[in-house]
Amino acid sequence: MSEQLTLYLYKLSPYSQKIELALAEANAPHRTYQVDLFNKPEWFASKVNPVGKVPVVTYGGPNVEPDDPSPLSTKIAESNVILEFLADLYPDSGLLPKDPVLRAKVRFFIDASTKHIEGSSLAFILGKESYDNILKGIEFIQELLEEGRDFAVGDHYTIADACISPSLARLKIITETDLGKFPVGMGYKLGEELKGPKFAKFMKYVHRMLERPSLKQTHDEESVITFFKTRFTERVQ
Ligand SMILES: N[C@@H](CCC(=O)N[C@@H](CS)C(=O)NCC(=O)O)C(=O)O
Repeated sequence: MSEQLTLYLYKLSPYSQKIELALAEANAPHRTYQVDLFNKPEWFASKVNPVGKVPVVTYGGPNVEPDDPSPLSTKIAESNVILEFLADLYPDSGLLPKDPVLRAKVRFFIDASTKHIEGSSLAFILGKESYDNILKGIEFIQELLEEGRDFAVGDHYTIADACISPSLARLKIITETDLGKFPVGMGYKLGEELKGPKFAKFMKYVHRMLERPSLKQTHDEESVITFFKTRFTERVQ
């Protein structure tokens, strides 16, 4: 590899996992640094991301230790921007197709996943809204999935799949464990709704994505469950 690439991440963050997935699928050499979001190193905001959030990638510059980042590397934040950057860095990985129409479809899928699945799932988990918007989002995404195809777009794993998969892995957890700030039982109820024939195409896609080796490699389900248990102790009965 010509330039160094370091991923600053928080292991349980779905946004960080998008980048881990893309790196794994592209087989991209990189280093990682786990940022403790509850006790951030003082240099993180000043030297890596003034907003203080992960994921961030540093690219290029001298080969320094991740806890002593160089001002000479480029810092790239925002998970969907990093996904595109990695697809550009690895044009032969298939993370973005070469065909302009398929590229547009990947970008549209990412936009839809971010607007309609990511946001509504977080709002439901935090008890801020019902799961109705998740179901609407899933209906929208399901329309984009083509029957007989394994991936979000085309015949290859792309950054569209990497973008949505962390949300799918967390949907599985909340529907199987009922963990979240929503009223007790609502996670299970959402799970029952998703088992119906209406969402069969979407659920087959979910199953395929959760079976990917890259997903298994980057997802520690037990740790996410433990994290949810500690965060969501106060519940509406
Ligand atoms: N829109 C951003 C969201 C990133 C984000 O919210 N990251 C969270 C972790 S899940 C974070 O770093 N939070 C720490 C903080 O806000 O202090 C992206 O897609 O990268």
